[in-house]
Amino acid sequence: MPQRPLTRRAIPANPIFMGLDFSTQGLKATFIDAAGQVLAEPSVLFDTDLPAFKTEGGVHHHADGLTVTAPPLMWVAALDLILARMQKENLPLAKVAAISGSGQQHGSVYLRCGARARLGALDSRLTLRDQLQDVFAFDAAPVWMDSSTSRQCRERDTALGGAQAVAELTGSRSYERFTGNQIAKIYQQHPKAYAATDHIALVSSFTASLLIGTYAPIEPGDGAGMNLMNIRTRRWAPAALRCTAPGLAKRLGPIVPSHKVVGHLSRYFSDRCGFAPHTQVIAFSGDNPNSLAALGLARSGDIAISLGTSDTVFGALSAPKPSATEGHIFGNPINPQGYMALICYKNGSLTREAVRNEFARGSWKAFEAALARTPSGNGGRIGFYFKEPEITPTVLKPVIYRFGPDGRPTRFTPEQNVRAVVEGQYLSMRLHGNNIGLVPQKILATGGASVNKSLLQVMADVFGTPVHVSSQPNSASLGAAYRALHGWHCARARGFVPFEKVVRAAASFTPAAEPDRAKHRIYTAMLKRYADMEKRVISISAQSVRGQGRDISGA
Ligand code: XUL
Repeated sequence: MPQRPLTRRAIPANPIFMGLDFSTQGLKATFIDAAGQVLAEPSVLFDTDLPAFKTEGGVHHHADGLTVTAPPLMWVAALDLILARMQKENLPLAKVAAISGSGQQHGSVYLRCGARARLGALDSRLTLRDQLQDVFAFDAAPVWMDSSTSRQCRERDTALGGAQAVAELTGSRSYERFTGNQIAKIYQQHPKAYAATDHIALVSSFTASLLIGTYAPIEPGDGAGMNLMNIRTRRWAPAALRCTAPGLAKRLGPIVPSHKVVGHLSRYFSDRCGFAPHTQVIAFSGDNPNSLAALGLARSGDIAISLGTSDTVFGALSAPKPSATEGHIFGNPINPQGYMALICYKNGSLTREAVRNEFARGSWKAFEAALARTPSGNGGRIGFYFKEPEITPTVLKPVIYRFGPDGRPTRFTPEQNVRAVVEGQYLSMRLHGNNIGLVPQKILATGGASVNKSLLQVMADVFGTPVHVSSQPNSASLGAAYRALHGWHCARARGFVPFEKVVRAAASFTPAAEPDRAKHRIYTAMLKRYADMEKRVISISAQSVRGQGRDISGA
């Protein structure tokens, strides 16, 4: 998307909208005009721009190897810094009509009694950081990379009737990084600090609170990442709160629809930075729900496959199928009755690149030629390439498995390896996506590897659906900016307005591959064998977890 610098000399006649994305590594703002055109994108990187917080990749890894946290004051300081940069760049902040935002999912911030009053009485002569140093009951916010709460997950399973029951109620089975399990750990290990906590926010609702000068509510896109919200009613599930910690409902506050105005920008920002005093703040959501908004996925049947460092498959759903084994169901931030499903793979581009380097001389051209020389279905050969421990399905050690048409471990030629890694990844996405209700009618391919046409052709053939690509990046801050525009329209209409009616820019996709029906039939026949082999792989890998990662069948 072309970008033009936004200066006072180029102030658009119409209002502009801002999305703020507090990701794991940094803070980015995206400014758009009312047509959804991107105008400016200032950013801050935590490690390098705020070195005093001594983070690595925006987080602190603790000595137990499981606990991962981030200092919430760093997010406050990042907001100070990005606002200063916006002023320095002369961005016309007075033109901003509405702001929404995005936060890394699952992270939680614990605010002590008195924090609300402090947020509401900020002095515009001072930085936010100077005034908010001591509002935290904990200086460390657990984040999504934390996996220290297995005990609390098992306690939740027991209290709520097992993993499938937790998934049915909250949209996901108990996951270590999910906020409810983090809150339970804090309550158990630091009861005094928990007692002193007045309010618990997600990264998204905390950063919205900074803007509106009081506690901002949580919305269903991010609220679903806590194991605490009833995924169907979009309210807190009393049984899930009870087994977490006492007095939790009042500490969490309400859940509101994602398009709702949660407040107006507090006076601090108009006095200090020149925003208009009536600037609306629309509920902030998680980064994945905001990425869904960036692609405009409001209805069932459109799914996005993001081919990046890790691959993700996500899409809108009307009838959720929560699973005890995989994936997540979240609220859909652009459709208040709808849902979104997400599955995440650790073995994405780096694994494809490793196979390219080993079997295609490190060249994408040679990789594509190998794909062209081998038949769809690879003559019945199926491969599993886990260069990294995998989460979909759970495979804890790096390992490679190659099976011949007779189901026995075997060797592959270099080109068979190339085809096997690509087909295996897409068969897995079709299988696991289907398990949580993601059955595409159209696929939007995003992420770095989506420029590779031959990868997209195999994708279209495996799924049997057309594949489109977008000029839009798969970007949470852009999605947040679109949601600001959407929420502003809803507020003006005093009711919900369909997202696609007011954010037309979100759906600009171009066709990239059409499925070949005969090849699709080959993949459909292969899917059952793939699923059976995957079960074998999971069981072999679980048994060998104490051994070293290995390649069991050679090249
Ligand atoms: C999703 C998840 C991550 C974080 C990253 O469940 O844990 O995608 O949201 O920011």
